[in-house]
Amino acid sequence: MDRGRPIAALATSPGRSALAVIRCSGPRTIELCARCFSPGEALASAPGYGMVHGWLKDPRGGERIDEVLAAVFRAPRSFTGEDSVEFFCHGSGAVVARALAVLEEQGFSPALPGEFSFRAFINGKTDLVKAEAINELANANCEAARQDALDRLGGTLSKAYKELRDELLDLLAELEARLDYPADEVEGEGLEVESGLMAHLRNCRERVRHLAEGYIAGKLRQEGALVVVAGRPNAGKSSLFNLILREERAIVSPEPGTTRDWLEVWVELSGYALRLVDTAGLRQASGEIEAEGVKRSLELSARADIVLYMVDGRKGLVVEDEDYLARYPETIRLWNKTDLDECPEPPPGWLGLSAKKGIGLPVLEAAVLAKLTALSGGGAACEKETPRLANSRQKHLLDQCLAALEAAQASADRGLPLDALALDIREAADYLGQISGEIGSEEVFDRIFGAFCLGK
Ligand SMILES: Nc1nc2c(ncn2[C@@H]2O[C@H](COP(=O)(O)OP(=O)(O)OP(=O)(O)O)[C@@H](O)[C@H]2O)c(=O)[nH]1
Ligand SMILES: [Mg+2]
Repeated sequence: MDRGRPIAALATSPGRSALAVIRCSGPRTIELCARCFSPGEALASAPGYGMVHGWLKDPRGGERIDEVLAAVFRAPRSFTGEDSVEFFCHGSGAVVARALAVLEEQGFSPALPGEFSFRAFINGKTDLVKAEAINELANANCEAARQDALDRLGGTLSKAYKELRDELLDLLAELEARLDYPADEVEGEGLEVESGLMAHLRNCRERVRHLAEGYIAGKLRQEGALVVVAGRPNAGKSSLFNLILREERAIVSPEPGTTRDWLEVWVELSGYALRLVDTAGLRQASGEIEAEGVKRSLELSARADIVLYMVDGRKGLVVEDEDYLARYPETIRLWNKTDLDECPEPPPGWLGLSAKKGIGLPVLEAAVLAKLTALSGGGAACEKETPRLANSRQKHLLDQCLAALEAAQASADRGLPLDALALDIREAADYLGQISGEIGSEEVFDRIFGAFCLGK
């Protein structure tokens, strides 16, 4: 990513909408934008954070392209830290295409995905963790994801990483001082200092572990949970799928084997995004297509975060149900068709339900929510004040940091010399530096930002 050129891109999603935002940034941005704007002088002389009303125009011939608002940001007080202009134009493909073409003719290059955020990062406007939070916020598809990403954007997670890194560096400085001036020259002092250092090391290690453990919860909240409805044919799986979705989406019929391929929808439950999947009934398949359907149902069950296993309560449990439950003991068990007189009471551990009449849905939803909370590491990991990461890059580095701290601890326990300990602590601090981007190469940063949205 060449920082010397001015860049432009559509920052809103392509397609028809009331408004579209085109973002421009880099050297000479204000001058180049003023050429494509009428009245150009108003834009060129606008103060930072100023808003100017006018027309985007083609400088060759002066043809008007759209009536727009232009927001002017002057370096360093902009998102990227550079001179920037954002045009709020009408959201049609024709307007956007022509506006971008005119800007490109003036010297703007089309921005690469994540290039605005990359510039913000390089110019010290944000650290890597906050930059990733912007992307996570832009991709948030449920309330839990939005809350967490906003929290990270506010800097809670960056702060936790920074505090830990600073403390490790302090620890390292103390160790190095001890290496230079061994305290055991002063009688009695050595052991005391060392036990203080060790306690501090343990404390840091536990905090890193706690952060790393929050990843499962963070990922679940950011990306949603895979919830699969499984069971034998005719149990009422598609009826339940439609009930949760509150829409007659899946075909329901008294004929066993109605659903042959799986169906999925996104639904939200108490702020969590759920990818809800209806599957083909599990049975001894008689044909190739049916066998493929059953195979897919089993594969989905294996990948699911939560399985809702359903039986027709009138028929009760048969050996296939027992086999399935032995394989997936963690499932939520649903005893369906309780509205019918022939349906006996559910056995212990089963939730009674009528997918057809919508009876028992609140209890089922509460059970799913409890499962989600448990999967997220229980109450502690869901506490608002615990910053949560949802990013596999950060998790990977955090795991390496933890391993280095554990190695440091092991060195200390084995009574190895302090310099061995110092090496591990230095390594751990460096992993934290890589998380925030204080340490890293442009090549690595290119790769990280390249995964962002266009216009971000
Ligand atoms: N009385 C009653 N009938 C139900 C209930 N749930 C489903 N049914 C009926 O049971 C039949 C099968 O329902 P589906 O939802 O298609 O069952 P399924 O598990 O998806 O079946 P397959 O797709 O064949 O595996 C339909 O006639 C539904 O109307 C219920 O709670 N009570
Ligand atoms: Mg079905």
